[in-house]
Amino acid sequence: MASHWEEFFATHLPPSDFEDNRILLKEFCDRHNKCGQRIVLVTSGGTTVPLEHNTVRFVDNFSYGTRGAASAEYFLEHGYSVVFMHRLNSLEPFTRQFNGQKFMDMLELHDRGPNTTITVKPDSVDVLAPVLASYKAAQDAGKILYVNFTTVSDYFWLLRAACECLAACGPRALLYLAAAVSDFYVPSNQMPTHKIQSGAGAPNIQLQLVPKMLAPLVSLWVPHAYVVSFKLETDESILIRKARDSLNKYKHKLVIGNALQTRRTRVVFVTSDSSYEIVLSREQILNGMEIEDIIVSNIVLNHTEFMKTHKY
Ligand code: 9Z3
Repeated sequence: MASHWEEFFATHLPPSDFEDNRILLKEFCDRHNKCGQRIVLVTSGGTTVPLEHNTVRFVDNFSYGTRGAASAEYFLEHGYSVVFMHRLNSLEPFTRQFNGQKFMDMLELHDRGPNTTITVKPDSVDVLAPVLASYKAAQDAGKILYVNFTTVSDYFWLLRAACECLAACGPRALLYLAAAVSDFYVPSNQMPTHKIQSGAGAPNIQLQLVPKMLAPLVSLWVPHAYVVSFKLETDESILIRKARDSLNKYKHKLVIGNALQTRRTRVVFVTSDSSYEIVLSREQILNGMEIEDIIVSNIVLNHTEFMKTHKY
């Protein structure tokens, strides 16, 4: 049986930077709420499940953070203020476009001893300039807040704190839950303190079900927000059914189903009374279009409609 969410918070300590993040979240949400801004919480990247308190080994969840990082950029384009809650070291908005060597290859080194300079290669300026301009605009206007998590427990603590701050925004708050959150974990009181020793033989590690946080999130933490969750499957034939089960169970607004293998080009939107696919055409892919552009545009329309009709 899944343990209850309240028991989870009672038996798992918050992360060490929790209070700092809570203050940042509160300040950010209050500031944007005062101006009547729409705010989106984008969760992104995978959670870890430590096997030891002094963690040497952990179970990880698959996700690069591409979906969340790209979507955050599109929400900013639509005028939203963005809380970007992501797995430490997963992809981030803007920098995701020039990750690793790609960035180094855009630069030129002019080695002149003490007068050494670095410039952007002329043919990279066109690529870098618009991204840099969007990044600077978001930073200068204080429109994006970055907070990060690593373990599934950090994620839940941060998620609840973010929701408590967003609740004041009522229907102007949008939750876009794209992080890949582990369904299984080792509860704190069942975890060894120190590194598991191989000398003791093959360990028998018993994972437990994590509590379903979407339940209190939708009904208690942000009851007036527009909540969108993602459902990831590897077997496409069960995707729509699983997405609909989730929607019926938690009664939020939208579940976006995606299969691991095709997630970059195909998703299915499942609402209480409809389901429709978004598929990138070959031409759109060749033109460099990202599916998150279409996903976010669709959600913004739905959210606008929701704000018009939702009573609170
Ligand atoms: C997703 O399904 C995301 O779209 C992906 C994005 C993780 C597939 P990437 O980060 O991938 O671009 O590489 N996120 C939700 C995954 C999840 O854990 N969903 C839970 C479930 O399927 C419910 S909240 O049971």
